[in-house]
Amino acid sequence: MRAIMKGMSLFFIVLILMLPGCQAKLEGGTAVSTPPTAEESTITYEELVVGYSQIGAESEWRTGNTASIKEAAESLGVELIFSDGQQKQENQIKAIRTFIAQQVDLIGVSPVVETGWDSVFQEAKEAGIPIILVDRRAAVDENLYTSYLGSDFTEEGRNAARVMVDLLDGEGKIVELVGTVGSAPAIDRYAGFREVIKEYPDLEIIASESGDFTRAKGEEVMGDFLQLYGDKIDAVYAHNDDMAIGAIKAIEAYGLKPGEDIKIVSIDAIRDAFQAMIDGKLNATIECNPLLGPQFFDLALKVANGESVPKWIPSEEKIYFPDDAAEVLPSRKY
Ligand code: GZL
Ligand code: ZN
Repeated sequence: MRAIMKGMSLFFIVLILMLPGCQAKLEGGTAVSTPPTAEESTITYEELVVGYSQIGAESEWRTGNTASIKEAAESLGVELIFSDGQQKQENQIKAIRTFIAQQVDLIGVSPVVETGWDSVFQEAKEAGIPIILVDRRAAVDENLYTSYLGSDFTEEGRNAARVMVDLLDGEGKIVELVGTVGSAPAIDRYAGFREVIKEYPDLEIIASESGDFTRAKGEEVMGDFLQLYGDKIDAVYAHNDDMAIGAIKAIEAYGLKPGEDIKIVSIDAIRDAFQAMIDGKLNATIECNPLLGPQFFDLALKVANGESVPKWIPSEEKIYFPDDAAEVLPSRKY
C-alpha cells in the first residue's frame, strides 16, 4: 500500500511540475508551488492601463489618428487615459507627468516637436514606465523610449519630389508649405524633398514657409506667395493635404486653376485629397498612415509584458494619383 501511495504522490509531483507557469519546487520530498515569476505573469489587454499624449486636432490626419487609437482601445478593452495637447508641448509634458503620477503601465506619445523631452522621459524611466513614440519621433537618447511606431518621413519627402520632377518635366519654380516648425515630419519631409530636387538644376524652390499643418495657415501663406510671385509659381509642395487644400482656395481666389496653372503635390492621402484629385485640383498625394491604433496596442501589450520589440516599426505607405482617386476614395477611412 505504502509503495502505491509513494508512487501516487510521485505521480502528482510530476503532474504539478508539468503545470504551465507555476514553478513547483521539490523541498524535502514535497512539491511546493511558487507564484509565477515576473516574466511569466503576463497581463492582458483588459488589465492594461495606457496614458496617451496626443498632439492636438490640427488636421484630418490627426483626427483619423485619434479615432484609430480610441477605437482600438475600446475594442481591445484597454483602459486608455487620453490627453489632447492642443499642439502645445507644455500640455503634453503636463499630461505625461500626470500619467506617471497615476502609475499607468505604459505611455504613448506623439511628440509635437522633436526636442525638449529629455527630462520628462527620464522621469518616466525612473518611474519604470515604458514610452512608445507614435507617429512622430523625439530627438532623445534611444534608452529613453522603448519603440517608435511611425513613418519614414524622409522617404515621403523623396517620393513627393520624384512625383514633382515628373509633373514639371524637370524644370520650374516651386513654393513649399512646411509643416509644424521643429516637428519630425516637417524636418524630414523638407530634407527628403531636397535630396531629390538637388539633382535637377532647372527645378528651383523659390519660397518655403510653415503653414503649421493647418488649412487656414496653408491658405494664408499661399496667399502671400501669390502676392509675391503670382503666375511665376509652377507648383506647390505641401507637407500635408490640409495645407494643400488651403492653398487650393488661395489659388482659386487669386484667379488661377489649381492642378493646372499651378501643380500641387502633398502628403497624407486624406479623403478630401482624393476629392480634390477627382476635381482636378490636386496632382498627387503621398500616403501617411494614421491608422496606427491596433499596431500601437499590440506593441504596448508586448512591451508591458517585457517582450523585446524593434526600436522602429515603419508604417507601410503608397502614392495616389488622380486616375485612381475615384475608385479608391470609398475605401479610405480618414
Ligand atoms: C505625420 C503627422 C503629420 C501629418 C499632418 O505622421 O505627424 O501631422 O502629416 C499631421 O497632417 O498634422
Ligand atoms: Zn507618414
